[in-house]
Amino acid sequence: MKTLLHYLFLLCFNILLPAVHNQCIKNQQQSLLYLKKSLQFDLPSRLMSWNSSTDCCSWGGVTCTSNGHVVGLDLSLETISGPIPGSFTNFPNLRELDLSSNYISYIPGSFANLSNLRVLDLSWNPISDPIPGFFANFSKLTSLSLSGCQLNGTFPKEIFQVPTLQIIDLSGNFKLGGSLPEFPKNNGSLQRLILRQTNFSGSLPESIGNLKMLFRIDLFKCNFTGSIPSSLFSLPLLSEINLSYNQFSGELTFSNVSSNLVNLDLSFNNLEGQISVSIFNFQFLESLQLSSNNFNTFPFNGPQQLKYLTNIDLSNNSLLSLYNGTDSSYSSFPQIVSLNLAANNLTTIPYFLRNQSTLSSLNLSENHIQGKIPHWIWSSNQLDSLNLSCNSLVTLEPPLYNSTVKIVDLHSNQLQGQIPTFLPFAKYLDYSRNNFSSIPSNIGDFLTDTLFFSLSSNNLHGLIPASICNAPNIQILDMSNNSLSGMIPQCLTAIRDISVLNLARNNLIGTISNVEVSKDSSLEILEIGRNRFGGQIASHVLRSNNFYGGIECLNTNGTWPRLQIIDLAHNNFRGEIQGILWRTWHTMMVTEEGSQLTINGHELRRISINPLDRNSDRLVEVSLGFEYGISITVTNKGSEMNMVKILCIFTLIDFSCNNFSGPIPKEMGEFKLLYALNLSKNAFTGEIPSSFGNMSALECLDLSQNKLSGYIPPQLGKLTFLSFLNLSNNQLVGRIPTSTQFSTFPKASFTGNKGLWGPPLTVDNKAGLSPPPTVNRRPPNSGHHHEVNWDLISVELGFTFGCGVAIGSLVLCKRWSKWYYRAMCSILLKIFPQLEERIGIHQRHVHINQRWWRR
Ligand SMILES: *[C@@H]1O[C@H](CO)[C@@H](O)[C@H](O)[C@H]1NC(C)=O
Ligand SMILES: *[C@@H]1O[C@H](CO)[C@@H](O)[C@H](O)[C@H]1NC(C)=O
Ligand SMILES: *[C@@H]1O[C@H](CO)[C@@H](O)[C@H](O)[C@H]1NC(C)=O
Ligand SMILES: *[C@@H]1O[C@H](CO)[C@@H](O)[C@H](O)[C@H]1NC(C)=O
Ligand SMILES: *[C@@H]1O[C@H](CO)[C@@H](O)[C@H](O)[C@H]1NC(C)=O
Ligand SMILES: *[C@@H]1O[C@H](CO)[C@@H](O)[C@H](O)[C@H]1NC(C)=O
Ligand SMILES: *[C@@H]1O[C@H](CO)[C@@H](O)[C@H](O)[C@H]1NC(C)=O
Ligand SMILES: *[C@@H]1O[C@H](CO)[C@@H](O)[C@H](O)[C@H]1NC(C)=O
Ligand SMILES: *[C@@H]1O[C@H](CO)[C@@H](O)[C@H](O)[C@H]1NC(C)=O
Ligand SMILES: *[C@@H]1O[C@H](CO)[C@@H](O)[C@H](O)[C@H]1NC(C)=O
Ligand SMILES: *[C@@H]1O[C@H](CO)[C@@H](O)[C@H](O)[C@H]1NC(C)=O
Ligand SMILES: CC(=O)N[C@H]1CO[C@H](CO)[C@@H](O)[C@@H]1O
Repeated sequence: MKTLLHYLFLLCFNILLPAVHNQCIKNQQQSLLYLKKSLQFDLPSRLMSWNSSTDCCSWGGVTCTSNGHVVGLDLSLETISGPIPGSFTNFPNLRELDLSSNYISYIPGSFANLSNLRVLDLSWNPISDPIPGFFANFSKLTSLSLSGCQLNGTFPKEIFQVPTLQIIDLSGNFKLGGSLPEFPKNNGSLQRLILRQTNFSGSLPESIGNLKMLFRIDLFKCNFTGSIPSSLFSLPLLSEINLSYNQFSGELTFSNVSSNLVNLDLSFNNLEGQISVSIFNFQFLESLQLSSNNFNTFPFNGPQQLKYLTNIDLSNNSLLSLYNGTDSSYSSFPQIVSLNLAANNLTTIPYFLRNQSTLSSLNLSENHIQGKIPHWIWSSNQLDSLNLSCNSLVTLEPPLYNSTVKIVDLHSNQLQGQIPTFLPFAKYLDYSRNNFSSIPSNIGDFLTDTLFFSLSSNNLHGLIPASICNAPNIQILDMSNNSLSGMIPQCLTAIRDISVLNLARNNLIGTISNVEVSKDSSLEILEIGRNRFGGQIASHVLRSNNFYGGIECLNTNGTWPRLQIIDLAHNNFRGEIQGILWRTWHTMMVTEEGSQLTINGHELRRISINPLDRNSDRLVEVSLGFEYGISITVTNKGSEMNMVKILCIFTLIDFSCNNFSGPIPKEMGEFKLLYALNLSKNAFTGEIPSSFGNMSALECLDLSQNKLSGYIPPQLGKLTFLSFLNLSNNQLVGRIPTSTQFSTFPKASFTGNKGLWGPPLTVDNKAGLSPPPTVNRRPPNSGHHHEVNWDLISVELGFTFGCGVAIGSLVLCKRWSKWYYRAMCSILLKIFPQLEERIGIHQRHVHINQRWWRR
């Protein structure tokens, strides 16, 4: 991770002094021992070695001069807390003090006496005070690190005046703000100005141009406004500019540009207008990140001399059309590796791309490109990833020779005809949301490498070609939302690595016994809802196809132990679900044991769809992965602690809208990790099993529109996570349980039950003896706001355990939370495009909360 590297770098940088171990001066030893005595710590490491039997210059964290004076103290990660003693001032020669990653909660006033310090590192301490002004008196200070504290107030501007200062790192102090001061003239010592993720605001002063030694400026995610001073770009040594995620506005102006700039990141601002051709004067530029602004032109006819430029991101701007003069003028554009032009207003595929022979990743999605996909676009051997999704493309221009592209995303266009077969090396193939009408019967022969294959939401008719089963590596196969007919080829669920099979919303027929699943199937998600499956789910069927495991299987291993989600909704299944059989359905009964999460004895397993080398710079476009669960260790405040145990196992049962009858098996209560249970719109009879109170993870329970009778078991009151409950339209009687949980549900959760009474249905009277209501209330209209969309949940649950590996950073699985949902959305859309109507396609500004960015 960049930041980590940065810290490592700083760390190395800070150790300026050679570790000389020399004879310790007596009084220094005493001072050190006294210091140790006066410090409070829990689990010291270096401080342990501080004892009088050895030379104090050899003690851990102590650096001496050749004549035995202590000049450096590294007490980072020593679990120091409590009041900081004044005894640090007993080292008049102290030049470097590192107290980072402790539990120090304030900067003591006595530190004002440490004015000889060159390097001071107090980062990663919970210091929730303003920065003391006395640092300005540290006239030899070169490096001041206060990152990751909780500093507030403003930054004492005088500190910028310290003429020796080379590094200021205040990153991650969210409450530290105010505007930056004018930078003093001729005091060009500052090399690194790191203010990322602070609340600094206002404009960046033109006098930043005085910092002639500036090498890196990082203002990522601050609150700066106004235009970016052109003086910044002319600083001669500046190598990295990261001004992303601010509110800088106006046009970019360069003059006399810096010749050393390597990385320029201005993404996520409000910059606008043209990007002038003088951007090509940054002759060592490697990466240009300008996404999410309002730029309207970019000089793609630019001159050749940028031989290091590999990566241009102009996504989410307003580029209308790119320069498209004659062939010769294009050949002058630098050869780049990754180009992102997604979410602009392009209407054609830019012609200059024809001359880009090193391009590895090209993203033109979300433009207004019409017509043909030119055949030359496939022809480069270098191209790994091509994203043309969300345009208005209609045809693939022939001739289509086999292409070596590995990641192809063509979803949401208007492509027609047969599913193409010229991409035999593709690992990721998304043809969803087009107008394709048929699947070649030998399609499987062209899917040898394919891991992800989506044909969903097209106009596909006919049978599912059995040749798909020949695709040896498929992990996700989505053919949902078409008009496919016939039966599910039996071999489909036997594909070796398949984990997601979505065939929902077709016209598939047959009985569930068509779906043969071998014992070691890796299938986790099977969606076959909204088809025309029928027949009894009777025990002999279950036995014969091992779907739920037969009675004989009770003492053997389960048949589908990994199945996470079963969605049989909207078919025409009849018959009883035999409770005892459910016992073999292990996954849903998994419990958390100790700190190690195991599923049925299986180690946590990771299915990754990231086909290419993650460490390769060349491919950044697709990295889709999901995991059962991740246990994440966050290094913070010095100790490795198991911060978050992410229990990403979410399971769902949706049997709604069938004709299941008989009682609900009480064994379902053993599904301790079940998140959502939908048995609505069936013909279940009998009582709600009191064992449901054991489904402690349950968030959504819909038993509406059945023939359930009896009382609501008070045990349901134990379901503390339950946020959606629908028991309406049954034949339940008695008082609605009075738990706090139940009091939050609306009336609609209970209406349509003749014998049900008590709040929220009827006003409670003190005696609690109000008679049962005699009037049967009508159920509310659909569209009531307290309603769960089960399609949505099935998708979300299915992929909540998919903790987007894509971002490479830490994503906390926060149930139902908005940002998480948005982040997963782009992945979800690929697999379950019917979501799109609901959540919209424009999530351009989605980014991952990087709260834990320092690992
Ligand atoms: C002092 O430290 C040394 C090595 O760090 C250790 O072997 C020794 O036992 C310590 N002595 C005392 C008195 O703690
Ligand atoms: C800091 O220095 C001042 C004046 O030099 C002195 O009065 C004060 O006692 C010192 N504080 C500590 C904690 O040494
Ligand atoms: C800096 O030092 C000067 C003189 O030693 C003193 O007057 C001033 O108060 C100090 N400033 C701060 C902020 O401590
Ligand atoms: C800084 O935070 C501390 C503790 O939260 C508070 O007491 C203090 O008033 C704050 N100071 C400023 C300048 O906001
Ligand atoms: C950031 O600064 C603005 C003023 O510029 C202030 O309104 C806001 O409360 C600050 N945010 C935090 C987290 O301190
Ligand atoms: C930017 O300022 C706004 C209010 O002025 C505040 O809500 C927001 O938290 C600030 N952003 C950062 C990153 O501190
Ligand atoms: C700027 O910072 C963001 C957040 O850490 C990072 O993603 C981006 O790569 C950085 N830009 C450059 C050019 O390093
Ligand atoms: C680029 O081509 C489009 C259509 O082919 C045309 O409308 C546009 O004027 C051309 N632009 C330039 C700068 O030549
Ligand atoms: C670019 O497209 C967006 C919507 O796709 C539209 O709102 C905007 O007006 C367009 N801009 C220009 C300059 O055409
Ligand atoms: C294209 O790939 C397929 C599958 O690997 C192969 O059978 C066919 O011969 C190839 N065609 C050409 C023209 O190379
Ligand atoms: C069933 O699981 C046990 C361990 O729990 C294992 O030893 C045995 O081989 C498994 N049987 C089958 C048929 O997979
Ligand atoms: C305000 C300040 O500290 N100015 C200093 C800038 O650097 C020159 C020498 O380079 C000093 O003379 C100034 O005092």
